[in-house]
Amino acid sequence: MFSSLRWRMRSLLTASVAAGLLAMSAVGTVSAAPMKASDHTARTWYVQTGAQSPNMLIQGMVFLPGTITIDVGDTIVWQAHSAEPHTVTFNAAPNAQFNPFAPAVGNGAMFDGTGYVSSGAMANVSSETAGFPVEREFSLTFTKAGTFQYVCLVHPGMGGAVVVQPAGTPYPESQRQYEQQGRHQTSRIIAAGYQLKAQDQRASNNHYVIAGDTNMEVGADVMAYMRHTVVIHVGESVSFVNKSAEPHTITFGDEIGDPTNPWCADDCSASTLPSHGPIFGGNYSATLSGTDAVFNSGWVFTGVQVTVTFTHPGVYEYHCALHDYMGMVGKVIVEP
Ligand SMILES: [Cu+2]
Repeated sequence: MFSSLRWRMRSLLTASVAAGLLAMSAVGTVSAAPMKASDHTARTWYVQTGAQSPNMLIQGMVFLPGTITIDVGDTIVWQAHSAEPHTVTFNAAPNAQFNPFAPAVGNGAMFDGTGYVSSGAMANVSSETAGFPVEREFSLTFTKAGTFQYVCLVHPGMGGAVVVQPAGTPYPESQRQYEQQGRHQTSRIIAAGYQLKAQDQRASNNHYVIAGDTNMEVGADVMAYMRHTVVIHVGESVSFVNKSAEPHTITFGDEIGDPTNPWCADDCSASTLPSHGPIFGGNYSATLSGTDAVFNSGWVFTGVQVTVTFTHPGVYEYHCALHDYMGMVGKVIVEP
């Protein structure tokens, strides 16, 4: 569904080629490290990748637990817990970009903390729904003591740490304790997300709709147009403002156009309406001249305002090309 815009991500991410080359060169090093035999019985631990409300509307930009302490020889399995994609990436190049089509590097490998390993896009929805291949799990066996940080390539600021103790060292916390803390944190994220949504709903009106918002403190992201249905009159406008850390789109009608060109949200030569690729700053406006008109804002980044003017009466449904399957859809009713 509506996956054509997501295809555009690929070419947007020019750094992906470099990341791919780096990944290839690192493959040899991650699988080569030998594991020392010891009396210690190796354990398998589970880390939750992402969190969400059951309806997917609130997404948590977290690994749970954020820091896990294990022993040398233990394995960690990261498991996808959200529709929003995340990666588990160790030793990423500075300013590495997310490439949803980059395959997993080092899955199931012995890992001594050096070399690039990355899960690829992890999510708990189908690849068809996501619009790119997604994985459910990624695992690494840790062969050296130390503290190793990792990041999510999709969400700047999202990361975790693995503290690896010498084999046989008692564990500070059990898997069960981590899971209890994880449930607590998930509840906090969901509560914070709904609180933000209610606040933004009050701040939105028939001519101003907040399109997504993020509570950075707890890592909660609201995947919603904060006022689902607005009612205006012919000749009037609605401004959509993205307040979240995520890009969103304002898309009326089908997603059409050249999927390889990130700068054309729709067919660039279309006679329908002007369209743009990623909008990083400033404001942008368009006019919709009928309910069958097609308009795709392209990626709208934080703080950008997109104003759409309606010249004909009717019911106009729109969606976010990236997050519609999480319920990010809306409606503009234009009365004569
Ligand atoms: Cu979105």
